[in-house]
Amino acid sequence: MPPPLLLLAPLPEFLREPLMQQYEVLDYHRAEDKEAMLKEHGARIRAIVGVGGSVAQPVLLDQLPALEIISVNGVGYDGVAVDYCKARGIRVTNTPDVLTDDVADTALALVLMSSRGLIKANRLLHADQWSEGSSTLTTKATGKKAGIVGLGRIGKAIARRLAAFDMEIGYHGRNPQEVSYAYHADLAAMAAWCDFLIVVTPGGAGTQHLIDAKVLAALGAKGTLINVARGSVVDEQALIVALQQGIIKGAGLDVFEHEPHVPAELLAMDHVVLLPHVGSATKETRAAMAQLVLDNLAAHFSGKALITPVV
Ligand code: 8YV
Repeated sequence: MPPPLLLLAPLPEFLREPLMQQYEVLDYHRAEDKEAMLKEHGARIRAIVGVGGSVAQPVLLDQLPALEIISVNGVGYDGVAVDYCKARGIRVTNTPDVLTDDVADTALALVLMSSRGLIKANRLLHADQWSEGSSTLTTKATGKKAGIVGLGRIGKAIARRLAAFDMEIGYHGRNPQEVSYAYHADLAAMAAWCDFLIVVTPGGAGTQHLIDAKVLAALGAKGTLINVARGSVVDEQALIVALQQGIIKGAGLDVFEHEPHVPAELLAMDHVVLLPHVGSATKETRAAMAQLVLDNLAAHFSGKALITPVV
């Protein structure tokens, strides 16, 4: 009997298909009556697959007494009640490393697109407005100061790329690390120092609205906010006000507080670059992430060590 598996989110075919072959997949995210699905099958479910940001909290997990493993198709597992899982002996896996380059590339693209106004220039040329596009002067990116919020694997990959643009690099996190970049214990002070404030710290309760009105005020009119982490890390309403009132220069965002909802105020602005959460969305990386999800599940169900365990 294939192990019953609850699917919390839509998945690409190249992951969904092998899951369907190897497990009894129950599409929780598609179920019209979720409660009925849990009542009928909850007691048998042995695995969950979700994406970064999928919510797996006690209110759901309590109804899955046989649950053994949650495999997240993403590096971020901020929606998963990790301490609860630890206490119940439920294993949790994610997909680190394989997406580091793509997310870092996306952050760099946002830095370049926002400073050089490339999206607007592209739009103007498509609208046959060559002279307006070519005469609009933008801001040089090379040699500027970048403050990275969260110097983990992806933060370091971003820093390496920024160094190639001769940028001065600082970072903020809980602790200083043995790196050549300047550590800023005070986030607002780093914001006041840098031209690009780049958010790449995990989401969750500990970082909720870390970037608030105070940090944005410190970033000031010279500063651009880049977010490739989680929408929850930035107070989106405060960001809208800061952008509307010219408190900050601009923003480049791949993530939003209530995805897929993007506030109309942001959509109406010219000095923001907005992407629909595509940081890891390349064929190569999404295939590698899918393989890790499958391999972690296979390892678990064959009694082998997990490849990328969180818990
Ligand atoms: C994915 C992500 O978009 O890794 C993460 O935490 O948010 C993204 O890489 C998401 O998990 C969809 O698979």
